[in-house]
This record gives sequence, structure tokens and C-alpha cells, in this order.
Amino acid sequence: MINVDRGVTVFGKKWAALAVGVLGVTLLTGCGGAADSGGGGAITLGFSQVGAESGWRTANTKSIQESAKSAGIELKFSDAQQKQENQITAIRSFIQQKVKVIAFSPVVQSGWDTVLKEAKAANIPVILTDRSVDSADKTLYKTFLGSDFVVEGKKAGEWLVKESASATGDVNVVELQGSTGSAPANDRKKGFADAIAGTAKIKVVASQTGEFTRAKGKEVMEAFLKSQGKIDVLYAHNDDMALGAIEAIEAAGKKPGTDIKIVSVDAVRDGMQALADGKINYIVECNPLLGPQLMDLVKKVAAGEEVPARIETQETEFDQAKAKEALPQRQY
Ligand code: GYE
Repeated sequence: MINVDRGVTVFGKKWAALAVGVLGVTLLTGCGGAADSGGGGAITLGFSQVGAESGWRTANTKSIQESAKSAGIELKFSDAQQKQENQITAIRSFIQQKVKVIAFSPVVQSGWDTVLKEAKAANIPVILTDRSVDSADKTLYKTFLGSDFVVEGKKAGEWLVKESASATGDVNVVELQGSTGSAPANDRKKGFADAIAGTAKIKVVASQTGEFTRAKGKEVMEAFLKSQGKIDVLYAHNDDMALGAIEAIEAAGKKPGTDIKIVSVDAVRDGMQALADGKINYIVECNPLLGPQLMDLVKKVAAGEEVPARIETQETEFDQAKAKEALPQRQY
């Protein structure tokens, strides 16, 4: 792993060096530069990641790095530390370096048209992974690989509607939203709201961002516990925020999973453990292992092949019993 400027990390460098060594200078002169893989050398992929905010993200990064390696793709990896401006800088640097393909997981949904147009003008295909953008011009990217976050929010809401069937009074819900403006925060909020809309007794009494992190989830839950008279349920847009909130609930002398029911999204190992331990009640899965599918798509778009405009990830849901069963085989 070699770090170059702006936190860009180059993987598969050895592989590229080997390819150049074997193919000799003809490859370089014939194709107009080492970054151009048109002549059969390693495909160069510029990938801009959101950050390292959650267990999901760590598993996603690992999946992308490992599958690039085994696919023989030279990965230039850049961590945006949750900032859109860093992602735009990374994408521009990938364009300058003439990578073969650009992939990224957009921190927020809006504000991508300009940089996507720059990539298009440079003839570099773009793949969206994990999160989508709201650009009206769908020709600015080749495909979007990732989950349907509205469906995830809906599953969480449907669980709560069933769970509350016998409740006679109000069911007061507090919501920990993901990062403001991100597709999973927008869509998980919407899907949940749609699912509970017909059940008047379920009331979202407070909703605030916990930025998808444990620390912020804990902090906001502490504030909720102080400001709200009665909290029956916590809906967290990811496991990490639920795990932070569990600490706040316990510190307030309450039992998570019993006094306050918890439903979250992701199903990472620590979340599944808390579910198996009875501290979380239900988790909607969101699969972070997108690397192998992404590398297949990279190879296809690099070869100029057509790919489907939308590829959805297969996902399931876990209750406490299913979590106990699945935990020993959980990879992340
Ligand atoms: O749920 C959360 C992460 O975009 C699906 O981002 C991803 C979300 C995931 O920080 O844990």
C-alpha cells in the first residue's frame, strides 16, 4: 500500500509494475501512458469512499480493496472523511490521472452534475456504488450498484406496526437519522414514515441526525432521554448509532430492548451481537460486500460493454433468534 498526495492510496501497484515489465515499453508508447489500460494492462480504478464512519463502511472498504486485488485491478483509493468537497477533489484528481474507470459512494445526493460532466467529457465511465445521486441526467453515470434504502426503512416500519399491534396507548418513537443529505438517511426516513403512516398510535416524537456514528448516536440519544417524557421505541438508521444509543439508555438506568425497543439497519457483527443479546429487537440487513460485483462492472464498462442501469443488492431481515443463528458465520 503506497500513499500518494491527498490521501489517495494505490493498490495493485506491484501487479501493474509486473505487467509493464512483461509487456515492455511498447505498451507505454502504444497506449499513450501507463494509466491507459486500453492495450490490455491492468485496469485503473479510482474509488472515492465516504469515510470510515461505521462498521458497515469498514466492511465495504475491505470488500472493495480485497476484490480489486483478486481481480487484478489497480485501485486508487481515496477517503473523503464524510466531506463532499473532498470527493469532488478526488474525482478531479482521478480524471487528471486518466484512470480507466471512476467509482464512488456519494456522501450526499445533490451537487454532482459539474464533476460528473467533467468525467464524461474526459470519456471516463463512472459507476455509483452504495449511494445514489439526484442528477436528472442519467447519462452522467453508467450504473448504480446498491441497496434500496426506501425498502429498508419500510421493512423497519412494518416490523414496528406488527410489534405494536396490541399496544393500546401511543407508541412514542425517537429516530436517529443518518448523515444529513445522504441517500440512506433520506430514504430510510421516508420508507419508515410511509410504513407507519396508517397507524395513528405510532408517533415519531423526535428525529435528529446521529451522523451514522456511535459517538453521535450516543450524544443525541442522551439528549432525547432528557427532553422526551416517554420513549417506547428507537429507530436508528444504522447499527452504530443504535449501539451508541444503547450506552446512553443503560447510563440512564433503562433496559435497551425491553424498556425501549430498538430497530436498526445494517446487520454488522456488533449490531447482530446486541440483537442476539436482546438489546436490539430487529435489524434490517444492508449488505456492504459490494466489491466482487463492483469489479465485474468495472471490467465490463472498461471493455465498453453495456451494463444494467440499476443493480440491487439482495438483503434479508433479522430478529433475535435469526441473529443467534447467523452470528457464527457473520463475516463482518
Ligand atoms: O447503512 C451506514 C453507513 O450508505 C448504506 O452508510 C450505507 C450507510 C450504512 O455509514 O452504516
